[in-house]
Amino acid sequence: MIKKILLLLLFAGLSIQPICAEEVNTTSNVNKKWWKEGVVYQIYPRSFKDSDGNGIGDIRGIIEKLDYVKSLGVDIIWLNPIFESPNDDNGYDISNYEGIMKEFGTMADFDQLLMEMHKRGLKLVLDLVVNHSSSEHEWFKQSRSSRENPYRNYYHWWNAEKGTPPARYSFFDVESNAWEFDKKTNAYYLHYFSDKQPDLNWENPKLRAEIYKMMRFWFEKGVDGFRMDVIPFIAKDQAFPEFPADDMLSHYATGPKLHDYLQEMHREVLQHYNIMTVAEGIAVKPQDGLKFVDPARKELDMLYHFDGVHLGYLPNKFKVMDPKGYDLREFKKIYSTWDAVFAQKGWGTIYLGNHDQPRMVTRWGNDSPEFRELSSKMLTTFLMTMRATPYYYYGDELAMNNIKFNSIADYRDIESINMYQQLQKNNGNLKEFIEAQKISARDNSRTPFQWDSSPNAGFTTGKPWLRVNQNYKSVNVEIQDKNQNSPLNYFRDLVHLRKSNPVLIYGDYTVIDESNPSVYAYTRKLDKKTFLIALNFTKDPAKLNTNISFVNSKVVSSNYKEKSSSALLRPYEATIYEL
Ligand code: ISL
Repeated sequence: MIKKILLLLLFAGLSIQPICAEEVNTTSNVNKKWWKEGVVYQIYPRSFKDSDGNGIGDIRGIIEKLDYVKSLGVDIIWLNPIFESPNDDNGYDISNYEGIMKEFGTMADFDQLLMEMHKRGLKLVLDLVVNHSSSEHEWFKQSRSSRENPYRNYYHWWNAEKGTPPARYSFFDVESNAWEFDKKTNAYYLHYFSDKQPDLNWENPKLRAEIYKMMRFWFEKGVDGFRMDVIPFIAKDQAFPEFPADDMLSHYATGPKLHDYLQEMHREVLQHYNIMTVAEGIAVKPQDGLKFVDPARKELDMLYHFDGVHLGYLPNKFKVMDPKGYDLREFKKIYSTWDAVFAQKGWGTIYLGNHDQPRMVTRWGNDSPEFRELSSKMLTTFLMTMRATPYYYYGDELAMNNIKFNSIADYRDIESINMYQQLQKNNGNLKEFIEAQKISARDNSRTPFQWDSSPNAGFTTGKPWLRVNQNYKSVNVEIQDKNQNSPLNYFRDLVHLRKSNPVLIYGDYTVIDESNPSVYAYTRKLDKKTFLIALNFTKDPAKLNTNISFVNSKVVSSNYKEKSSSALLRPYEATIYEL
């Protein structure tokens, strides 16, 4: 009988969460939610697992590997866009929001993926890309066909007889110009990203209704949430006032009616489902963070900021790192500031890598053979012990590092190719750019997942769409699975630790030894339980200075085989104490 009930539960797609809100033993009055307690695992579908040998990862490949994902202990998968797309920007240019990209499979494959995930107690979060569509979307084809077309106002147009439109910056345009002249109707259309990604006009209620309908379509299928691509950019002042050239993005992220739209979306769609939402909080400042996620405002659930990942670049638009590196004191300040934003209400996220960022171990740790695993484990410790939902990027559990291409010909990403062309046009320093891209380019984190030591790391039997990192023979799941001390098993342990200790989820965060340039240390405290986390972010030994006595405390976790309780931390040492 019990077996029968369990089976029924499984088929109904209900997950049995290790920590149920009611089970959390705490006097804290924090508002508990499944998406606060879960760990998100991000899959870049193009690079995860190819099931049909065309060199491109696909949905059936993900289904094949769900048991692996489950074995990590994570709860939620965020999938980058899987919708029909001509792939100018790898799926972030959608031509049909209710269809599946043909390289990735069919709707039947998708339905099966969702079913197989729910069967395993995994939740699925999709990418919602509604600041712009593809220029091949039917709406845009109609819109650009004539000024009188009923879809004209689905996009932003500036008629040429009014003169040149006020300057707007575009991320992926060789001229950095977000206005594209379209001869057919003698008008410019707006595109904050590439000219094949025209911005949708949210001021038009018909467009908004279409978006809400599409969101319901996915929720009715049982999808568990959306990660909302550049959502702060959706609202645009129709008068198109002049913006200061050096501060465009903060204007992009604070458009009029932005929060009216998010509240309307909540009313129309979100409140009717048990789902989670997370805003890609591009250009959102700490003082505006709560506007998106304060539950009383009824908008979204979580937001991820960019202040952390922007640290350490020189102030130019070509993503060149400061040769001096980054200052850990500033890093700590940023994460502490953002923790404080959500300390009383709302909820944050924590991430160090994603498909727009280089590999976390190269960027924030040290990918030399000596320190790659150690520093990666240290970063994993940081992600799993902060007060925020961790967003963990596929491959980081293996300590996969940047591929560091030597030639622009190896790159597939529109961003890198576009920046290269810009520099070429302006006689910029291409050699310096290629060197800089080895650290900062997005393709570094988009290389195929490394499953085993067989050709192409077991990712595909065909020719991979992007080159596989040469280190795959030693850095792969097959090898790390068997090794108790591997980054993979360390990640599993830390996920388990977080999920079995509510203090790591809901506990108060207090940074200690703030001015230490090498060590990031903090306590997490809930009721009578206090953990102290000490992380050495450098390749040299470094001392933690604090009055808190911890050296005789229990070491709950360490990234070194030989645990130590010394205040002098070894290179990239990460220790969790229970005080
Ligand atoms: O990737 C970036 C920095 O290198 C960002 O500027 C990025 O363009 C920005 O974070 C917006 O990202 C999102 O929207 C883009 C898409 O290319 C990204 O992959 C997506 O995450 C346009 O849809």
